[in-house]
Amino acid sequence: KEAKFPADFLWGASTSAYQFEGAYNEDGKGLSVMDIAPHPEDVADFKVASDHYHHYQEDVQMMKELGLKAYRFSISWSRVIPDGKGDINPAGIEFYHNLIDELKASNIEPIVTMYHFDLPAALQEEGGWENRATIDAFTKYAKLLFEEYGEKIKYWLVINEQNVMINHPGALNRDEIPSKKSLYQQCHNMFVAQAKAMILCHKMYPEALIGPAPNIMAVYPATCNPADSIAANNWASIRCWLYLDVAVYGKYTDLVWQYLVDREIEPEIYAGDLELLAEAKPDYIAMNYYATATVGASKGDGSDLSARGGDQQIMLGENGVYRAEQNSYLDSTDFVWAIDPIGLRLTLRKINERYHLPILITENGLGAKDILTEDGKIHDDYRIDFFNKHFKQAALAIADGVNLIGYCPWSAVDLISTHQGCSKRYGFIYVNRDEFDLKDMRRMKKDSFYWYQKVIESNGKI
Ligand code: BGP
Repeated sequence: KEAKFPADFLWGASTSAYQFEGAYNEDGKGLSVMDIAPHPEDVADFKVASDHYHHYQEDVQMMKELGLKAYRFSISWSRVIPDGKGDINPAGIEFYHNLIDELKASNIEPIVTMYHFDLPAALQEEGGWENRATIDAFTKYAKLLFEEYGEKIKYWLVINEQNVMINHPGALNRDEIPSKKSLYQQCHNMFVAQAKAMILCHKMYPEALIGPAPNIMAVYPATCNPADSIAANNWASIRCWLYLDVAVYGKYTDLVWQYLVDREIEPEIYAGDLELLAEAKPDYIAMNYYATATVGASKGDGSDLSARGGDQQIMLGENGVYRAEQNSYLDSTDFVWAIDPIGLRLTLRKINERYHLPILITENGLGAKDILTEDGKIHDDYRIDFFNKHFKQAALAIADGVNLIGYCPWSAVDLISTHQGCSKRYGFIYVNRDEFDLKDMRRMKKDSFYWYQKVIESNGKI
């Protein structure tokens, strides 16, 4: 079958509030955990970010010129409810109305993430996701978003990368890493909050589409040793499928529940939780994809976490359970993330086989040290090459039968990396600032901007 994209394919791009907006304490916004997260000395914080809050009209105009059909962004919970559960901030509400209106006037479909890592700091002080009251706060926040923006929004995403928050909490600049017991209780409470939001959305706006947005990657066993295959299978269940199995089928699988019970880290499940999980049904699956994992059997000597260099790979091991291994068939980025376009096709096939739902890619991209030349150009041919290869594999996945409805690369415009500052750039649009010198924040089109514009214009003929 010929590999091509459907006519209504959502060619998009993504951002998230704390990495992009700046204005972290302006116009009544409350602090989020990301605003106050400790930062390594050589890395920018999120306070000004790309100052999108003050540049949103210009940014949307550039997205329109790029030809985007969709734009996936997140709403900052503490901008609309500063302490997460109390008074509403009218200026925050208005900002997102203005942004959404600007997008719609530009024929760009808004795709809204309700929560992208930035829990209101006031809620964290009261125990964060370990506290069941955060579920109620989230439900109130979700209701507010549906009431305010429900008429205008077709695509909702509840929680960005819940599995990263639980499995790789160190990636979020946390002061202290909670115990596994605490993390899985937080995880369960997030599942309940997500279920409530999906049910509420369907009640209030039956036409709207809502779903989870985990980070999913296919996994390879390090060798054909059967013990490595079991380890890879465990990795997939614990790191990826748990999150979609609960979101889609409303159940913990036996394998994962046993893993939790064996370690005495199973969450407390309250009366009514399982019914809610079973009742909530997502309309589609959003997924972030950057790389694949290669995993082998645990060595049992405590070295499983550090089996492979590079920050992302270190996060793939778990002592006594599985270890992350090098994949000698794959190149990696400047920041040592594996580059695996075929792995994208494989990941899409696996999600499709397991869940049979439409899929939207909500993140995929190349973090690089882009260089602004003296004549004001950014020659990011490496990014073009990266997307060229990934788009081709996405088209092949569609030919395989995957119902892929859109592709939102990370990121529309340069923003601050979650833990590696602003020298790690992802955008099609460059923002003229350095790590600590804010310069003039001017937006400039990278070579990849013009390339992506042509891809969209031709609906993916590359
Ligand atoms: C995902 C997050 C994004 C973004 C991206 C790139 O995990 O959802 O918020 O940060 O990864 O990661 P990084 O910024 O660490 O390069």
